[in-house]
Amino acid sequence: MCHIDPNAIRTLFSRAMSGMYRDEVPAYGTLLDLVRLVNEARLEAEPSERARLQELGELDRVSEERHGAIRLGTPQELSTMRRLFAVMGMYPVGYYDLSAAGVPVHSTAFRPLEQSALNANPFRVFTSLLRLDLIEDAELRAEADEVLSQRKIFTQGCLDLIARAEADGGLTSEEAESFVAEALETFRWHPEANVEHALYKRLHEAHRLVADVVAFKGPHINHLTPRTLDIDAVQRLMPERGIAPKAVIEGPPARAVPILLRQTSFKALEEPVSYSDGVTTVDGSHTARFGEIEQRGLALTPKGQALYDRLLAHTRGLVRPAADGSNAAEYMETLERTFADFPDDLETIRTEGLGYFRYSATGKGSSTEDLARDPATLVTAGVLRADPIIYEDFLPISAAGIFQSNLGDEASQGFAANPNRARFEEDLGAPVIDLHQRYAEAEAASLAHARAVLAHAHA
Ligand code: OOG
Ligand code: NI
Repeated sequence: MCHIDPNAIRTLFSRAMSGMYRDEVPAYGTLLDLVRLVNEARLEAEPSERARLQELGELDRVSEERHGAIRLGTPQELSTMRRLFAVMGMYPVGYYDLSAAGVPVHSTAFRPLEQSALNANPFRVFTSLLRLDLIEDAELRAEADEVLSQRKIFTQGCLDLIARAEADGGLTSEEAESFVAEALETFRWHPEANVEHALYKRLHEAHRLVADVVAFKGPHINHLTPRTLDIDAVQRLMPERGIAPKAVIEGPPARAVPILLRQTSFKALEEPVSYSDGVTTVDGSHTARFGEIEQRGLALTPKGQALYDRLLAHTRGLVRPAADGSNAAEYMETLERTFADFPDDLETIRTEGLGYFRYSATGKGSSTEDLARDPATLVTAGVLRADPIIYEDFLPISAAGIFQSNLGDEASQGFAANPNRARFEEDLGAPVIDLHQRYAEAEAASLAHARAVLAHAHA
């Protein structure tokens, strides 16, 4: 039997999701068009960037979706989702506690691991599990539990094909096509709520997010996110296209050397929903689905990440971004000023151990003594080159900002910071992969390979 590459299944899936989302959320199509336009203008203005992307084989799909997000209700949903994503070569990386930021969920990101898989298709899904344990009202908690325990978010066909892939070690291309069609059903929007209107209202009062998870038949994909080469331009141009962006761009400021991840989104749409108690139907609405853009840069070491965290906390100690955008300019200025303390050239970032790099031999002649020298010396001597490793993960404070902006301004609630990674992993049915370890291994492997190439040249 001939199995198709899991990377190809992921591509089929991300294309199918994109088509579905564009049909369901027209503003998202507008955002995609804008991103494409801005990316083209940027490439026109910077031929060297175009050449670099061409060299990486990325040019024709720069603007394609990089991630989406869902919110799940139960441990069973999370563990089955893990098995579903594994069919497409996506594995849980990172643990994000959002309780500290007032959102009652904890999360991971299902994504490809190897560089070749990321290059083939980098699509990933930020996946959150609702934490009813953080909701105070015990009666409401029990009702929510009951509703969630009854719902079935996966089709039988999907479950069968997951089991088939696990048993056979993969899917044929015909099976993969039906797997994608069946899986898509789980991520679809359902305009008929799963609860009656009175319960929806009570869930909503506890927290909008609780209503978004519990009141619906499945974990509708709540946004998709294309990649932009100029996030500031897209943010500026959104209003001209009739799209209302969130007030500030999350993450680090604009820099000569982009680090980590910058994100912004447009506010969620109000959509019609019908609520039924089995006898009468009530029309209402719900806001859930939005669009987002991202721009990625260098992955930081724990030392670099600590510096980033400290500077961001300092900024937010000075100016808390108001949801209504009234201090957006002040916030962005303060952010930029504070981040002046983060070195902004690759050489310093590398020699101070703040970021992860991929080393390769330049082919320039080296001596036998060079083999024993440290990488910094070899880069200075021109024997090795060091290219930034791109950050493939998420940032908890940014993620909370994205959640808040589409949950509504009043949704921020004080929960005590309450990470529970052990519980999350138990519910997931597997440990989450440590993201720093992945980058450190990629850097070490590149260095070992580069040294082997140098040694070979002297053999
Ligand atoms: C997820 C928000 C987090 C991101 O890009 O940081 C996220 C959600 O709203 O469910 O997608
Ligand atoms: Ni997102």
